Amino acid sequence: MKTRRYLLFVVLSSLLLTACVPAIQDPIDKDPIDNPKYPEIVFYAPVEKNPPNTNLLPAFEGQTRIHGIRTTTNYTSTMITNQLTEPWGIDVLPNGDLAITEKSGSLRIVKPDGTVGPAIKGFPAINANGQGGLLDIAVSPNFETDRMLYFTLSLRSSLGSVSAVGKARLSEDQSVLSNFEVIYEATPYFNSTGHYGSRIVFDKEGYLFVSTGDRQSLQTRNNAQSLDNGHGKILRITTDGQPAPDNPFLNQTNHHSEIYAYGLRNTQGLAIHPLTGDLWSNDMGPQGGDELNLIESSKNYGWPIISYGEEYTGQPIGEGLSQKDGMEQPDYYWDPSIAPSGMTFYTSKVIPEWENNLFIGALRGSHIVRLVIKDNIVIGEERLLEDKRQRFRDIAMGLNGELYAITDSGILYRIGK
Ligand SMILES: [Ca+2]
Repeated sequence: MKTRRYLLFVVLSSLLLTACVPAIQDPIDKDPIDNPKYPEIVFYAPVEKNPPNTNLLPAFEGQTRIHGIRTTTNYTSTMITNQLTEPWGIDVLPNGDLAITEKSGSLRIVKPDGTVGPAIKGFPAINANGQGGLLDIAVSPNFETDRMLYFTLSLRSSLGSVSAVGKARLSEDQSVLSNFEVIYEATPYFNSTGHYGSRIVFDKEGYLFVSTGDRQSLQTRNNAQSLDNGHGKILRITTDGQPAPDNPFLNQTNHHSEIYAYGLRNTQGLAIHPLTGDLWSNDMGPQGGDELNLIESSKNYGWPIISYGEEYTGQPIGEGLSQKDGMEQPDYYWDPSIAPSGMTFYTSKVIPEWENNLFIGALRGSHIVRLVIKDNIVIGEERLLEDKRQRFRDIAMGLNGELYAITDSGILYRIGK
């Protein structure tokens, strides 16, 4: 009797399993979703299949788990080298060569075929503990005449560490970096090895946008909400490290005039929209609270007063609020977290359906996010290169309609036709 019951159990379980497995993947994913608003795009179920970490509800429809989309153009993704060591930032020189930082304090020039140049030194003593090190890089818009490169890095003193911006000149033969000069420090120094933020991009007027983090401590977290310090901010500075002339908090007592926007946790992705010139950013949130934000002058992005995430212990952040007057809502958020990092807009017509789409490296998510944004609204999300199982740290647009992406394990991918 017992045996019979057991057999029945086995048979029923197998039937149930067979019935369940396809039910998870099909037919939801296979079938396009009706969406008359954008008839030119085929939408599918959202790419995120896992339950959210929090019970917080989005402020508007489509703020998270937007429809899935799929690239229909045939493209390739090729590992062109795996010889980098903890690369962090990538930008493209006017000759098409790739300038890549390594966290321990080296710059490498890599040919588009993957040939890696020698480690170029010339940086001050860098604090490469934890999340610190030589971090992002931005090529001067006038590089062909001034040969200047701009970097973010973490510096150390007896008071702790700080996110900083520096610049140096790359020799004509691309082998020597000279006259490194620190032009900005996001003070105060604090004894932590985390949340340096640290992306840097030029805007269309030739000023630098720089992101910083809250320094990963309850002691400094609230610094993101006050304007008397450089933590948890988007800064806008000249190439000499001075506040940009139309910054919102110029000449106010106890305000850091370099601040452009505030209330951010650890912004590791910045990109200028190719059509509007707007600054888009992603903020690495707490558990379940990663954000995409269109950054506007003087605005407060809410951290740590509002957030869609929770502490890693599962406790709410502060009062557990996700909305508050006077604080900006993210344009999009990810729960569970994907840990978004470097990002770029695709600016070519080589893959027409990608034009003006946003591509974001995901660390924890181990994929590249493709977002379609129309009129500043995210309308579709795709995951690329999921099969590589890499932590994608940064991504840049090549000169011939291809993307280059670096991973924490030292790989450089070329993605394109
Ligand atoms: Ca926010």
